[in-house]
Amino acid sequence: MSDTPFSAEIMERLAETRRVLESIDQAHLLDHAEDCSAESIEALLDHCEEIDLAAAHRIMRDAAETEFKAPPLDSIRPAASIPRHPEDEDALREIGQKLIDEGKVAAFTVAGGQGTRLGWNGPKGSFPAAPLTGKPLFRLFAEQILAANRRAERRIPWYIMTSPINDAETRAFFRDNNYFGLERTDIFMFPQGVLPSYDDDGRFMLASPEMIAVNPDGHGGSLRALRKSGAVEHMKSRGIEQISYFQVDNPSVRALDPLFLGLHLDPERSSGEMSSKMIPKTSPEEKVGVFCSIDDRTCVIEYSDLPEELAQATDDTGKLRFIAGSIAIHALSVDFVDRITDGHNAQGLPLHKARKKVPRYLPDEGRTDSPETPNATKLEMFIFDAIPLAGRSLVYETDRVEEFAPIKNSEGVDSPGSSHELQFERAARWIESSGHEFPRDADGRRLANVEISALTAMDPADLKSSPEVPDTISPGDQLAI
Ligand code: UD2
Repeated sequence: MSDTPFSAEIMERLAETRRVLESIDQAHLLDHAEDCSAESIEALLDHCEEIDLAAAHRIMRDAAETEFKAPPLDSIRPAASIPRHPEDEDALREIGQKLIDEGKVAAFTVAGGQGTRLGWNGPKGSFPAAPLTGKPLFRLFAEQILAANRRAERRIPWYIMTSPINDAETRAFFRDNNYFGLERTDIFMFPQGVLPSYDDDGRFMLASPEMIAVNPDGHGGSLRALRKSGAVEHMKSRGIEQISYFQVDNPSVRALDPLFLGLHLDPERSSGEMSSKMIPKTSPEEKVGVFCSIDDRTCVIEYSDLPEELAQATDDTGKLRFIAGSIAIHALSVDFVDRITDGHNAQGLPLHKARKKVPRYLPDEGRTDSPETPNATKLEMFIFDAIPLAGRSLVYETDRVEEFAPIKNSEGVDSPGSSHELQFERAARWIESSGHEFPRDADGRRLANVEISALTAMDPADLKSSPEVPDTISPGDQLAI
């Protein structure tokens, strides 16, 4: 029993929360309440209300129905895609550029993930990603937005989704870095939602005496979070029509891509609601979702859900049949996000279950255990499950070196090392295609390393007359321009 008797107000809140929890068979979460201090119990009650456990329980109960289910094998076809450099490339680029220049496009970064695989102790966007200067991911995106602002002569807003776990740290990082030269009022951060994890008996768990064990609700939660945070309304009030969506882990992403936006806006090709970029997969095992078509609707099947038989299937020429790998870059119209998240008509995305190790607070023993094997299930939503909700959705093929250098693991595939290599190679190609010499050996291997800031060049054409490019780049040079 606590030394200080709880105030009447706390007792009342406790009774109300207990009533709700009893109605959903989760009253065990308050079994330790009597042993808590007034501060602890208030914190726990706040957390229970914030999460809306009754709603979370409904989601968990219905998960069997709303869970993603792989469709029958014979209904899955490869999705069609638009090859690189379409014939009307220049005209499309102009249309997309005009939309950016008119201030109708916002950048949107999902940065709510925990970066566990990378082992980085901080928001992933604070990870030093640039190969020579070590600029963090957030700075690299900010520089692209600054460069686009300069070109458009206006201020393009940047929306960033954090999670309750990294929100405060992310805000502090931006503050400490003076918002990377952007106007503070042009950056809108909001945390995504969370869902409680649950054990094998469907019981929610305590993470500490004051907290329920929760996990971020996946990047698919960004749609709901855009609405709940007021971002959708805010975008409308600023005249934003399109959202350029990308993940925090890809330093080579084009934060605002005129050609992709031009394609997305072409009524012959797309309903202008949700479009995506793909790169050809290098192997059946590559860990990217695959664009498919089911009943003539484009969708993505995550690599872990794609039946092995399809992942391995090849055509007559030996090429993978399901080759279009998702690099998680999308264009979404504000109207589309508005429509699918609107009140009673809101279309929930399917839930994906994953097993995970969740440390659980054990009130009887007054300690938190650390399970060695997965002991709980987490539910998440994926952004690409919104694609089939769009009228007609296009998939545009792009090039790995140009746009995909993700940093996910500390070593090996998709690590800082592999990302640096891709970033250097892109810079070398840009320099070459702008008419300059770049030192390579007889096998085409680079003999120098250059890092190009978006403030120097947004594309190779900007390098043609740039004073930043030296007359000669010599073997062994390490150069940041
Ligand atoms: C994602 C895609 C994969 C492929 C790959 C390309 C999924 C399920 N898989 O794999 O198909 O496109 O990216 O790089 O999408 N995030 C949040 N909140 C969350 C969870 C994630 O904001 O609750 C963000 C996270 O910060 C990161 C991005 O989403 O920017 C990707 O998350 P991930 O690391 O879970 O996805 P990954 O790499 O397994």
